[in-house]
Amino acid sequence: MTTLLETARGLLHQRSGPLTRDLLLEPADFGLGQVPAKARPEATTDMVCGYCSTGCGLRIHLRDGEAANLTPVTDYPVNLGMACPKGWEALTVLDSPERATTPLLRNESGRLTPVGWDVAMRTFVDRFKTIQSQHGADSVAFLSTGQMPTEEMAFLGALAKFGMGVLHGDGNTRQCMATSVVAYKQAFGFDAPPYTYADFEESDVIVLVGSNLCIAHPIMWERVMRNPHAPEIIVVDPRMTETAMNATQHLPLNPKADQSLFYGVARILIENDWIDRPFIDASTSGFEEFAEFVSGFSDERVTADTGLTAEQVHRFAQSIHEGERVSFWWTMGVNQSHQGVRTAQAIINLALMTGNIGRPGTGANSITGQCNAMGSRLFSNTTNLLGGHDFTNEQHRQKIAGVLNIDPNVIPNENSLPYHKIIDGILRGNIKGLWVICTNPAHSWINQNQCRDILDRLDFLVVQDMYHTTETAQMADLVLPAAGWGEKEGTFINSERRIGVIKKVRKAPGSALSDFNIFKLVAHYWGCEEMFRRWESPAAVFEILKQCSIGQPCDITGIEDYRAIDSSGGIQWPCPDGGRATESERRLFEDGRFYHEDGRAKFLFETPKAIPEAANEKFPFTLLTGRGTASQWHTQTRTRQSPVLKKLYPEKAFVEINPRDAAELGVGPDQMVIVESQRSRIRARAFLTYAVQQGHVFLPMHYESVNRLTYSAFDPYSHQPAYKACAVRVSRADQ
Ligand SMILES: Nc1nc2c(c(=O)[nH]1)N[C@H]1C(S)=C(S)[C@@H](COP(=O)(O)OP(=O)(O)OC[C@H]3O[C@@H](n4cnc5c(=O)[nH]c(N)nc54)[C@H](O)[C@@H]3O)O[C@H]1N2
Ligand SMILES: Nc1nc2c(c(=O)[nH]1)N[C@H]1C(S)=C(S)[C@@H](COP(=O)(O)OP(=O)(O)OC[C@H]3O[C@@H](n4cnc5c(=O)[nH]c(N)nc54)[C@H](O)[C@@H]3O)O[C@H]1N2
Ligand code: SF4
Ligand SMILES: [Mo]
Repeated sequence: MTTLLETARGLLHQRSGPLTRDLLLEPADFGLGQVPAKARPEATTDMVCGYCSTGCGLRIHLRDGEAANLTPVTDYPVNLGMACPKGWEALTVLDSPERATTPLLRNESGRLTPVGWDVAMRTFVDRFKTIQSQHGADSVAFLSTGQMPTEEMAFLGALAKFGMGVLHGDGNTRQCMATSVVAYKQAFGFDAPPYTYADFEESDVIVLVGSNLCIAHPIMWERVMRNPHAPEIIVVDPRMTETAMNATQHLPLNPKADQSLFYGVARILIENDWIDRPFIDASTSGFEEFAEFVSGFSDERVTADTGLTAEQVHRFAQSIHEGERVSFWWTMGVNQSHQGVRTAQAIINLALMTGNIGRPGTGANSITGQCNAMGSRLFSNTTNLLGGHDFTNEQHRQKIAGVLNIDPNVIPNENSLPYHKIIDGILRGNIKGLWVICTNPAHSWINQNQCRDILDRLDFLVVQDMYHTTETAQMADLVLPAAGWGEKEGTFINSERRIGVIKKVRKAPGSALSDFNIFKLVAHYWGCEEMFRRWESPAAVFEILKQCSIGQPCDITGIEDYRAIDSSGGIQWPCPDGGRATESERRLFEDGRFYHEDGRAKFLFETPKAIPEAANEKFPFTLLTGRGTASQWHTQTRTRQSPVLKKLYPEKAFVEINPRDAAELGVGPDQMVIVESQRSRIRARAFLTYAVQQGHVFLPMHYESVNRLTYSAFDPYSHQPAYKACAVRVSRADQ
């Protein structure tokens, strides 16, 4: 009997000869072939984890050249021998009946049915080209990810924008990091998180804002635990999270009151002259205006806005003053806000005014989410042109055209629409074809009622994923089966700007291909493969990206190749040619110079705005959402494939409710409740806990129903969704 894979190979072979035969065979030319595993004799090879942005090093144990097991790498500078449950289980989730093993095309009776790659590619290209010819080049768009290797992201961005004439493409990093990107660009002149993880161990005051390290970045939390200076740990979070429980100060403020809090703290620092004048004078601009602005944030105002006491606020300010090395860290409690950019900058301002940047143990530090969100931020060719360049800058376009050896006119001279405008474009009928790669918007995007309905309006939806069962794949007209982490090679950039390698240690199931090879196929069938002649392997693309980075703050021309990264425990950018490639830890701004033309960082601020959908009489609770357990990853397509991980978290949605509120609602532990917003109502099991304040409830984002409740509000500068606050009511469900 001919297998599907053989059929696919056969079809491709007939159609296009050697090119695609090479693609489908894809054996030792990737992965192990590229980086001759340094420990070959012992049959192990090292690579970085494919879940979160911590970027732990994992040692893969091989049997007959294939991954059989893994252990954390003890001398990798990130994790020092530790891993969280997701990392330990990273191989298990690759084996699953839910894997997409062949392209699937929706047939006339509406069912997704297996087809070969040739049919899949012809259909894809035919449908997208037809849509473009009928409705204009911009009537097709793509949504990508922070979870593929940099080389794949760059290929996708270049292929779509330069080869296929697609203007609009954005990533799930919009849901996640857009706020930090804009905050840094405006304040520092480039998207540049300044820290290295050693700073967790070198601080004497650690301020964590809207960041639940214990659950979301457990190995970073382990680094905090290794800090020998008995640090003051200050957690700013409306919830008493696992991290807050371990803090020395917890500031359980009202949701979205952070800006007011930090402006109030800035005022106290200024009033007491607890500021670093020499640093402010030498390295910043806009301080006098900022000082004038924050003088309006009196104790009365701040306590009213935040719900904290004046003592709590003053103690916080005093701790910052007393610290010699104060580091400020933030994650989604800040980024996913209607005023996230200004909130992030309110944190940056505290670091700048106290001179807590550019020294060990300091910094205004955004913690990233996905394994390669940092790669996406610089090299995905979505929000900026390859290498942190600007699509609207002619010199930048010329430079990149030169590096890629392409006509500068194929590079768009305008920016793509952001994610929510792409969704809007579908609603308005301007966008009719969508290609979704390595993300699951039909679960993760805000306000699902609208989102599902909108995706339904597309003429043609292509989903490229490891699993055919994702909520978005189920809606697709065409599913392209992708290889995942461990089944392909490339590089990731972690939160501290460290580039690490991943390798091919397993064969992808069936006829699934690496995203890289799928992009190669698309280029071939689209007829633009000539443009990508040099993009023959991830390693070749890495060379191209090095050239794109020349002269940029993220210059990586000093990194020789994958092998150099592999042998040095990862390399942090910047690493220009002749630079400090061998240093294992480096932080930015040590010389007090920032990336703006005048070399100064900017104080940026704005009057806080009210929550877009505050709790009210009809919907009296504020719904917070976020990560639930260390064993669940996002929309759970991957983590639910591991029997071990599944044992570590509740299968069905649960909602955290304060026991006093529960008593008033007549809800007991584990009872089913209805959580209802203006948009939808869902069922969840009540988890009674004082971790949430009265008047708040918390739902983990891992359950599909959660985003049916959330409210579409966005930061005006970053366009990041404000997932973290909307109004709901809660009632007992009939059991
Ligand atoms: N186990 C696990 N780890 C993950 C992920 C995962 O899915 N599972 N995802 C990864 C990704 S992509 C990301 S982006 C990170 C996210 O990492 P985190 O941002 O740490 O996780 P969240 O739980 O989304 O949000 C953090 C906290 O923000 C708080 N919060 C809500 N509103 C406010 C507010 O107004 N102010 C303040 N100060 N805090 C607020 C919430 O109570 C929550 O505790 O995690 C990464 N790591
Ligand atoms: N309510 C609420 N919603 C949220 C958040 C929140 O805090 N609250 N957080 C937001 C944040 S920060 C994020 S980052 C998003 C995440 O949202 P998504 O990106 O939608 O979540 P994932 O489940 O990580 O989806 C990744 C998909 O890629 C597939 N995949 C994995 N590896 C590969 C690969 O190598 N190739 C291909 N082609 N596919 C692959 C997986 O199977 C999965 O379907 O969710 C956002 N949504
Ligand atoms: S902390 Fe993050 S990078 Fe480390 S093992 Fe866990 S998921 Fe992987
Ligand atoms: Mo994220």
